[in-house]
Amino acid sequence: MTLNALLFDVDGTLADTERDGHRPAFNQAFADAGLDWHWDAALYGKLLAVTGGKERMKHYIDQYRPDYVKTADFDEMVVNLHKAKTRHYSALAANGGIPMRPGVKRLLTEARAAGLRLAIATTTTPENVTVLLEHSLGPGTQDWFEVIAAGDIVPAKKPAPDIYFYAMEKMGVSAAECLAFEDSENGIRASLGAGLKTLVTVNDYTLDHDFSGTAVVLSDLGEPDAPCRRLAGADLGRPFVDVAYLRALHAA
Ligand code: XBP
Ligand code: MG
Repeated sequence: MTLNALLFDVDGTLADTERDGHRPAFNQAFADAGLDWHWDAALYGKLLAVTGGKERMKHYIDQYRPDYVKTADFDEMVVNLHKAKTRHYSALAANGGIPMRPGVKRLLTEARAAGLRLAIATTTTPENVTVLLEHSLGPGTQDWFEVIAAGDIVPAKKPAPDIYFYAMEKMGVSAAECLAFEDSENGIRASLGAGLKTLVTVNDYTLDHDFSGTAVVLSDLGEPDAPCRRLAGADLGRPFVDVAYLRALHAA
């Protein structure tokens, strides 16, 4: 089957959003609310085991703050904290503070020109995706993606495959005609669980994750003047990821 569609994760894959956006936004929301919760970079790396911001906050309290006494309105408080966090994240993204990773804009531009269909499958809040695309990829670039599948649209977040199934169903494509792009173990459990051949670009938080079963693991997508490094998987003998690379990987 020929390659027809590319499905992208957002956080850690299109941009280093966890480091540059989500963690600082959580901390700002906690400080605004007068809470003594603070997530340093090392703790945040552990908290990333749980996807979804609301789910992550509850996990933090359950696993790391036995001293915290939950009030009857705890769930509502988490929802409100998450709204505040989303506002902070959006402000960071709207100021252009969260750049796209190497090769992302080049590859998306080339893929569009080649007629490949594009979609997003992420656990983050939809608003975070649109603000990030608008300010870091460029004005109007949300329209490059046929489907933006995000957040609570499916109840079971990654590592469940549901968000990928949702995106493929909306597009009317089968897994065999797609490639997925991911950066983390939870992400590949979702994409592989949906039957998708997966290309991984790692980041500082996910370097030591288990990427068994994926087609290739790279440092990043690379640029003509800044080749990517291959960490595992298929050696296609090309210095950066372009559409020819993707077609070869899909066919391999
Ligand atoms: C991303 C997530 C998200 C973000 C925070 O995982 O787990 O929860 O960290 O976003 P993936 P929200 O890259 O696998 O999709 O606070 O909006 O949930
Ligand atoms: Mg990710």
